[in-house]
Amino acid sequence: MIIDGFVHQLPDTDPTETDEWLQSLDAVVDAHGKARARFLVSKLLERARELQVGTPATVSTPYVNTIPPEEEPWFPGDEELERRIRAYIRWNAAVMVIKANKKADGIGGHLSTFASSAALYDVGFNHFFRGKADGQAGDAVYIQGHAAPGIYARAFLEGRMTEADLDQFRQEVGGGLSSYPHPRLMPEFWEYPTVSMGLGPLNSIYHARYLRYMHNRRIDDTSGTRVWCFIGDGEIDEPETLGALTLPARDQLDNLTWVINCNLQRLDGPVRGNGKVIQELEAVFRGAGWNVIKVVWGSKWDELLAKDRDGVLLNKMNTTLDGDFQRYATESGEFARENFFGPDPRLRKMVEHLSDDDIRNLPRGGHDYRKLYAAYKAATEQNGAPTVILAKTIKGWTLGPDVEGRNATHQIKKMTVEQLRVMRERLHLQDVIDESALADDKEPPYIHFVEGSVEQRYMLDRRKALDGSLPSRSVRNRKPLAMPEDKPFDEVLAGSGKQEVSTTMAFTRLLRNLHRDPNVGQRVVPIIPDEARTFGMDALFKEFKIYAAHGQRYTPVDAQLLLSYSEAQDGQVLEEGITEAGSMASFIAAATSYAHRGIPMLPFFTFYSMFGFQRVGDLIWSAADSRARGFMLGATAGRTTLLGEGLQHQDGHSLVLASTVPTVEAWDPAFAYEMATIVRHGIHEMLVDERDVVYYLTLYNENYLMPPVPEGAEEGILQGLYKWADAPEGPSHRAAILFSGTAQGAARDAQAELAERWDVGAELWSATSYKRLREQALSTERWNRLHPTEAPRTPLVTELLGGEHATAAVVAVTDFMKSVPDQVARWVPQPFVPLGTDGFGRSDTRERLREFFEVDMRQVVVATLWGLAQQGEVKPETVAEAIAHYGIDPDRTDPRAFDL
Ligand SMILES: Cc1ncc(C[n+]2csc(CCOP(=O)(O)OP(=O)(O)O)c2C)c(N)n1
Ligand SMILES: [Mg+2]
Repeated sequence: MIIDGFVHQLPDTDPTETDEWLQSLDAVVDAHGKARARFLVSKLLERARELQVGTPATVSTPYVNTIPPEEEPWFPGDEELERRIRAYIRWNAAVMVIKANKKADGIGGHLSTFASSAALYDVGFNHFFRGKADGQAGDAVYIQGHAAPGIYARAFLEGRMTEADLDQFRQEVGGGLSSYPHPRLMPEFWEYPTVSMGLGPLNSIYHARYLRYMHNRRIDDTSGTRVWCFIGDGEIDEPETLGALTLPARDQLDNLTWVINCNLQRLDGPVRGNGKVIQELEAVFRGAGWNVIKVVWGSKWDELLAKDRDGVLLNKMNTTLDGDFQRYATESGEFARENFFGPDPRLRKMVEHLSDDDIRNLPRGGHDYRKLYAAYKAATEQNGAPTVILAKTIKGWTLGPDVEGRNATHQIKKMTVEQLRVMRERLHLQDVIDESALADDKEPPYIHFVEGSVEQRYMLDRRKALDGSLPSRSVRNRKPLAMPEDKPFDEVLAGSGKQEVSTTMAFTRLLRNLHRDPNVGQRVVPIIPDEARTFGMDALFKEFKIYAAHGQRYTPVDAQLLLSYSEAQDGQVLEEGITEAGSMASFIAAATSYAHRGIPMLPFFTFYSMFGFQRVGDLIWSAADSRARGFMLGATAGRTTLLGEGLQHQDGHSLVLASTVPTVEAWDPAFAYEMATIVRHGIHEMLVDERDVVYYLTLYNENYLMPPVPEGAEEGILQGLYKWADAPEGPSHRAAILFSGTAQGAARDAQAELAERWDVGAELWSATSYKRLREQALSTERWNRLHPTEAPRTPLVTELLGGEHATAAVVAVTDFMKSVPDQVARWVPQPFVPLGTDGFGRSDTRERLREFFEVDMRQVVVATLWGLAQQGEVKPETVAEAIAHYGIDPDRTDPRAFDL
């Protein structure tokens, strides 16, 4: 294997000297073995690094702790007291899950995740995590979702929760404690949703980067905040977990610390039974440029390693597979003596003086407080790189032999009285929990410290010294933001005059105007995943500048152009590269800034609409849980408006998916003034009304004349539907055509054609948000259902389209699936005919695509006539005549068919 290719390419200036070195190494291997040789080579590498020789970084080191015992710092806490506190937390965490499952069988909850990570959290809570006292932002701590019981148990001991609260674990309907970290359900407690695995780690990276962004742009001093993220070793298989690892190294995010709980198990079984997860991760993180601290072994192993003259223990450590380590966790000390130490007489001798119990209790690093303290301290002192702590633990630790290390441990939620008794002994809690309290017919008790006891005082003092309890979420508006002036909107509301433009171009103009606004300009955060040129947004690069942690250290190829690619340390645009997931994580960081920093921002995340809800839907769901406030813009929207490209690009369903997220307001504007009105309203809702909403707007790339905003149109635009044009006078029949987005073209053409040729006067309505109309109709319907004796209320959509001025039929045309307008069909009194773009997209011209999907002018005309025929207004023969007139093959295959 070639390790360093250059040695084969550069001339060897002194072959004799080279030979002497190589022969020396050969001699060491011959005389003292490979272990000694490796020791020497490592020493040489270490010296070379000290002399700054520039040797290549190794990606893996032996299976021992990164920090040697002599470099461990003095531990400032009271270890005994902290162990005692932790025993209380452990007990209560288990009891709350057990009680919840006794009361409501199947309600779930987890015992073993927290049991394995209790010390990982405690060392943070007692010595590192900064709270939010006196309005400070504190640290951002991303907690593993399944460890929630342990966090509640601590909050209980700190006096932030009561026994009644713990008894309501997972019974959220009555306001009980949420199953996992959900700010949506516990907005004063949880800050960061993590339980959809992989999203917490990704979000933590972009959160740390966002803090630097805020700092470098001089909006806020974020130097006091550290981002901590706790991750399961099974969770690393989610692509989101490791997918963005190089960003924090590139940006030198030394404000970021990850702690990976390597209990070697996931839900079904071992994470890497046939390998070594810690070694695998070390290589990945080192390769990505992280500072890696392995905490593999507890202190009692130090003396054994110090005696390992032949390297046999190290060799055993290096070669034992994780699957076997898991087994050792479930077996006796004698088993380990025979199988781990036993085969090699030198190893067996090393533990001769230890009893079987001593051997069984040789702890893993992740359960050793001092080792963890040393690792956390080193992480906080690291400069210029993020740190990952790989802590080896046992899943279910202290829960007793029936639970610890068992493959089923993740799912265990119940414990017998006998198992509880074993745990009580294991945690040395006999003095607190009376034997009489543990009986089959009794609920196991919660335990708490006596008021004013040393334990209680210690626990509270530690948090006081660290600025208060965590987790804690609050909304403090430290730097309020006023509404933008009218000016940025006026230009867009005025229409495009004689120039044909798209809603995307109009949005770019609006964004630029907002950037120049004296009130909000600085707080606008444009986020783009390498698509700015596609949307015509590259013009913003020069003016906004692209955020780059270290500025622009090269001369861009287009430096001489007016609109060059400009990067700056205080740049405003987050040009994320090709990562919609990363962009969403950036969006979440900025969109929740009003809470975690007390500084509201206005994020505008513009993306290829196909790669939004479909690609990163779970992150959008998590943004909603996070109570995000911001704008998502699905550009190149519409299955036929985006011509060319094909089925993986042409979006006809993001509005359907958007309709599934409760806090997403989904908009489909046809005209620039609608878009501007919606954006202004969104800003008002976010900044003034303080609603935790995400506005999703489709943006299209079809150019047409943008009319000026009609007088008094605002209310109609915002309610989701308004009449855009009256029916022409003269024709005998009346229909209504609802359009949204670019379908306005077909609708307008159809209006003219219907009047001219088919004796139909069609009103035109712009449907800006079917989702909003539906929500309103559902609320009304529910009210009627629950107030049966009162006068029924009429849904808005019924009121608008029905009543005395009702037309005979309604056609709804969209560049999205028919199910988008169908959202309101139930409440439209007259025949309702949706035309949409169901099926796979395909590459062709707009004209041919609209013909193919049956959403062009001709189809709108036919649909209108057919709607009227349902009412007996026109004869079926007239519809047939129109079909023939327009050359439509009535027996052509339905474009929805997947086997076309
Ligand atoms: C995206 C996603 N997929 C699956 C799950 C279900 N799940 C919950 S916990 C778990 C295993 C966790 O293992 P690990 O990450 O090692 O955490 P540990 O409990 O061992 O600390 C799984 C598969 C989930 N929560 N999120
Ligand atoms: Mg695990």
